[in-house]
Amino acid sequence: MKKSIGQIKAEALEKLQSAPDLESIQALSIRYLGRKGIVTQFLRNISKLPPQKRPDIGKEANEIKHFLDAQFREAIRRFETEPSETDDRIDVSLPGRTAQRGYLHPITQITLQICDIFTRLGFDIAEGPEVEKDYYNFEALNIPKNHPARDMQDTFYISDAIVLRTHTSPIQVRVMEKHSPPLRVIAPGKVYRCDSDLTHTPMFHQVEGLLVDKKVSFGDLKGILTTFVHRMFDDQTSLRFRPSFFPFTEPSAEIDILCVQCRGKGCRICSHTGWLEVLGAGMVHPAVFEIVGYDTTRYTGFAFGMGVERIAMLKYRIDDIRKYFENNFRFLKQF
Ligand code: FA5
Repeated sequence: MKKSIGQIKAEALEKLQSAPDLESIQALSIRYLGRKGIVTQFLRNISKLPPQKRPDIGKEANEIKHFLDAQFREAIRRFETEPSETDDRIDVSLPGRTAQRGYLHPITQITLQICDIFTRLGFDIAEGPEVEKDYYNFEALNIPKNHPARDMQDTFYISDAIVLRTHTSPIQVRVMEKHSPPLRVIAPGKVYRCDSDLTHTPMFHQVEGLLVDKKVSFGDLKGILTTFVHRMFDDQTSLRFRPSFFPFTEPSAEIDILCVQCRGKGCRICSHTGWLEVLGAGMVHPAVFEIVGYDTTRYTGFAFGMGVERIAMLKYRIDDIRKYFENNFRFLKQF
């Protein structure tokens, strides 16, 4: 016998310890204890030993055979019942994965707040298509083809007659075509312009406002917008009206809000002017009333269009409008 039964035992145990999986343990068990296994052969060869040595070696070999048998069985049982590191069975004792809470996008939140303020002031909500006819986006708003005012908004054209709306003002015309005065509506929605920098994105949101009634004046427009700004921000937030031009309003104004970040001192958000332009507004041009068939001798009205992202930038003090659309979940989660 080349190896002693003690050596065979040590070798078998060492191999068992480094066996990586169930199949290797089963193979080892056969290799040592199977019909032609090393231990089995060893026991068979005992008869070839001198008679005086047989009892002791035979006893030791039998004990080792039972010992190894028990070791292999135990190792097999452990592999079958205990999950290994690579086991994909579910450990039910682990804490569960918490579901991520959903959030409304900050721009949606601000749009809802704006709508809430105006609906409390008696305005209804209207909607219109984002892919719009050139007629509603421009012509019915007193901006004929080849009018230089078309250059004010860099337009994405789908075809000669169809555009991605550049503002929410076409909804004014659609509403007036369907309803006769008096009316008060606001219309939130996405608009598109070929424009991109710190305060401009190619897609942004506007909320349009339109009020038509008898004896509506510019003073009413100022009153409504001042109330809106005070409710949206606080009573201390000043706004200023600058004379401006829109073909569909006369007179027209652009309205700036005192920069909430620097309170007028000048910072990155307000391009160091102390003010941020958030609104265009004015008294509805009689030409627009004529296009929709309103009696210009009886009715007057005002309209305004505000940039939702600009309001959100001021409200949340964000200095770069593009952050709202980068889909960075850590940024969006803050609101
Ligand atoms: C208009 O779009 C007019 N339709 C507003 C209006 C409505 C005037 C009714 C009179 C009566 P303007 O191009 O200035 O106007 O845009 C209105 C507001 O949208 C701006 O004050 C600004 O807050 C926002 N805005 C304009 N361009 C962008 C842009 N690229 N990205 C983000 N916000 C913008």
